[in-house]
Amino acid sequence: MSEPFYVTTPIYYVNDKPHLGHVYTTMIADVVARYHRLRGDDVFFLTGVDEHAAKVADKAAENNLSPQQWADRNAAAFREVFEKLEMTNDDFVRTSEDRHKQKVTEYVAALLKSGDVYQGEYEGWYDAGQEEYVPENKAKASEYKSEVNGKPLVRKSEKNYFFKLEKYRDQVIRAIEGGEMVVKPDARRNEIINRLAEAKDVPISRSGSGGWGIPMPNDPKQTIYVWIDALFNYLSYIDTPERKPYWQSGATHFIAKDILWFHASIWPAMLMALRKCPGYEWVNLPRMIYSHSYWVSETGQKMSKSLGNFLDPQAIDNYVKEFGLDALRYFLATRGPLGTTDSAFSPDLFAEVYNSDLANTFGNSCSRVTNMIGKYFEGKVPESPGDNWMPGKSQRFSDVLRAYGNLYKEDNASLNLSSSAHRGLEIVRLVDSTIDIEAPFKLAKEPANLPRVGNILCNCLESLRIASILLWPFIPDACELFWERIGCDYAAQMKASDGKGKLDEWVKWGQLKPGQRVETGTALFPRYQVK
Ligand code: ME8
Repeated sequence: MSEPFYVTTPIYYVNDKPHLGHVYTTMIADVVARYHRLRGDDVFFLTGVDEHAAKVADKAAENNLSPQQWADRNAAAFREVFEKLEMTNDDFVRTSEDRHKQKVTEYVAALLKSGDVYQGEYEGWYDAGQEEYVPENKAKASEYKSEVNGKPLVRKSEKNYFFKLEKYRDQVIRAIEGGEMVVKPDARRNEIINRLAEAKDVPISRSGSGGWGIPMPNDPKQTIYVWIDALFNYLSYIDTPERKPYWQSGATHFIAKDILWFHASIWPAMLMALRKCPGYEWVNLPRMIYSHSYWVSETGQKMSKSLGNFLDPQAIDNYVKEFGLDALRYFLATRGPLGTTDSAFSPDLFAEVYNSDLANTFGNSCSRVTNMIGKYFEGKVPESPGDNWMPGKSQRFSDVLRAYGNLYKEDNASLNLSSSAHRGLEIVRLVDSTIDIEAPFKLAKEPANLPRVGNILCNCLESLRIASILLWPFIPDACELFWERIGCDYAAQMKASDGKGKLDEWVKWGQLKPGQRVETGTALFPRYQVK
């Protein structure tokens, strides 16, 4: 039975073009989506754009366009970049679409009816760049400047509608502490719990947005606050009879640390409030909110649109042209800021990781083994008369690889992507050390040794086959090419079953058939010469 699995990214503001930060979050969600498909899960992966921000309308005005025209242009740029990077999202959110606007109107109407949304007056410090009110103590601590872009906060007051966050804050804390909704990494969870304990009701509407946004259902002069509109995307896009099971399976939301507050406080509280409304009893909480850190420039500054120091689509494209798409995926997923520390994006590190992990390890090992099979066994999987003891004869490949496969699954369950990729690489390293120790290329000089050589190469190829399955979510193009060369039809099997793979079955030891054709072909990852 395949399990539903739902993974999302933030929806990105369309005031400007996409950059590396956006590509990063969507890329790691894509790796996770691919891993779950490989396992045979029924995956729904959602990404997209957030259009109703005031800064989108401002940018449009600067460019003499309507907000919708400006949003159309940049939404297309996001879509294009994600398509080019072969992201496997199942839908693409645009909050200006009717299907979203209708649902959000219904959700807010239900909350008005239940009394969890009410009318009031709000005054506070506003960060225009982040479209967010900053609490008094935080505003003071940052000397009334934006923590993100350093611009002065503005004092704003307005009549609007409020959501009863205070009423739900203890329930949200309990959901986080009890593990119903996991907030990761742990260090960030404590910050949120402390802030939640003090949480007050929050405004969820704005006046004077010039009509750019979704009107309050009962008061069209007010617009639903862009953050409320945006958070609901996770639900609105799968609120259909066929897609509902994805929501109910418990969403995994990937975001960065700047927007954790909205996701770990207001979002679950609104879901709790909605669940009490007639017709919404099926609404549960997300299973996981994962907030990663930032990509920063080599000088340590956050990469952002407002700072103008990001890797833009052109720069990203240049990396893909030079190193290949797999290399970009691999680098972002294994060296990115998934934990609590920021990662500096350095071209030198990129090239170093490419050479060490992809060219010199996976790519090189595949070439070595398939080359020798070509040379000594006419390009066919040899008969393997022996066992699968590893050099030194204390352990079997089959046992060691099974253990790696289990660790790989644990790593993926805890979203430790870098460790998960390294399980695949560790297997490749076992292959390399086997070749170094056993030296089949020397043994092969003596025809009487050929059965032994066949046995060694069989064990090596079988190990690489299994490593390539574990590595597939990270470097799918190279793995699929390798599968083609060694006669494994996993890609075709996945295609035929709606993307679902059979990880557990495929990683079982001993599936290569003697006589099966093995081709070497060109290097999977040609070594990069530093210019
Ligand atoms: O916040 N490093 O949109 P946004 C890593 N529309 N990730 C980065 C990054 C960096 N330097 N810069 C951006 C919004 N990101 C709202 C979200 S969700 C209901 C609404 C990524 O365009 C990261 O995922 O400012 C971050 O959370 C997101 O882009 C913010 O994108």
